[in-house]
Amino acid sequence: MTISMNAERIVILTGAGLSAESGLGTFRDKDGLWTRYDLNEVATPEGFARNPALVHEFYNARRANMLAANPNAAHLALADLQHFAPDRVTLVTQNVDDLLERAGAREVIHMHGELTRALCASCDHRWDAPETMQPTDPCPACGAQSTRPDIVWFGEFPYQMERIEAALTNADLFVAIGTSGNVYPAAGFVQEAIFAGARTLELNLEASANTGLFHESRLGPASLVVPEWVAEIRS
Ligand code: BJW
Repeated sequence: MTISMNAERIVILTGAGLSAESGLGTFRDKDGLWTRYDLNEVATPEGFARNPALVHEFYNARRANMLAANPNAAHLALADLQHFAPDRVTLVTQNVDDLLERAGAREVIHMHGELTRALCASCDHRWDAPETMQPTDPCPACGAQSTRPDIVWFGEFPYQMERIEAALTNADLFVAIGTSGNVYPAAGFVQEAIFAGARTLELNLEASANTGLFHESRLGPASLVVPEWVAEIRS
């Protein structure tokens, strides 16, 4: 049984599992980032206020890993699907890396921000992040030394929610790839899609926290299950 062949409008939500096989760490898996770092210290505005140098160190290291990594077969398959049906596919990612873009995808909605961007905590100006950022970097617009990575931390409002909600409202098919279903509002998208009448599909290495909400779950590494699904939907 396939649930994907006739879908007109497809919303795809990706998580850390999409980039795992490119060598970028996930958060909650065994050996994930949250087993080595205290998320309250590196992924909250309060942690940044306490110790901006530590937060920059964390994101500088992740930016370096990202620059050394390459898109894998799953990124390439999603970019391919978007090229095949540009008006039908909305790509939403929780990932802050640029591997979907480097695979050729366009207009990716980065709801948790991007490692390649910097944000002034004083005036909200945004600009391209240098490879290494420091707390003393001045904002190019206002000069304040309150530069931060343009990342959505816990307690902050994710980006482009109106655009995402509109896409979910019109979705015929919602696909979640490589995300554990632990972090909201992204973890609630499957319910919103069902409410809108969409079919739902999970592609993950292991069943997610909200696997029971999906009409179908296909388990396996993203580099295998994503290209398989894309080939199926394109056939
Ligand atoms: C593979 C694989 C392979 C591995 N192939 N798969 C109580 C109840 C409900 C909500 C809350 C609550 N208390 C607080 C909240 C809100 C809070 C929240 O959800 N907290 C939970 C922890 C409970 N959320 C927020 O604060 C968010 N803002 C917010 O809610 O604003 C108010 C609002 C309300 C309503 C509407 C709109 C707004 C902000 C969340 C910000 C998240 N930030 C982070 C860090 C910053 C980004 C970064 O540094 O990269 O984002 S946390 C971290 O988790 C990161 C990720 O994007 C996010 C999701 O993680 P993800 O991608 O799912 O990764 P993992 O590691 O969890 O899972 C990996 C998956 O991959 C697994 O399933 C593996 O099986 C799989 N996998 N290898 C395929 N090869």
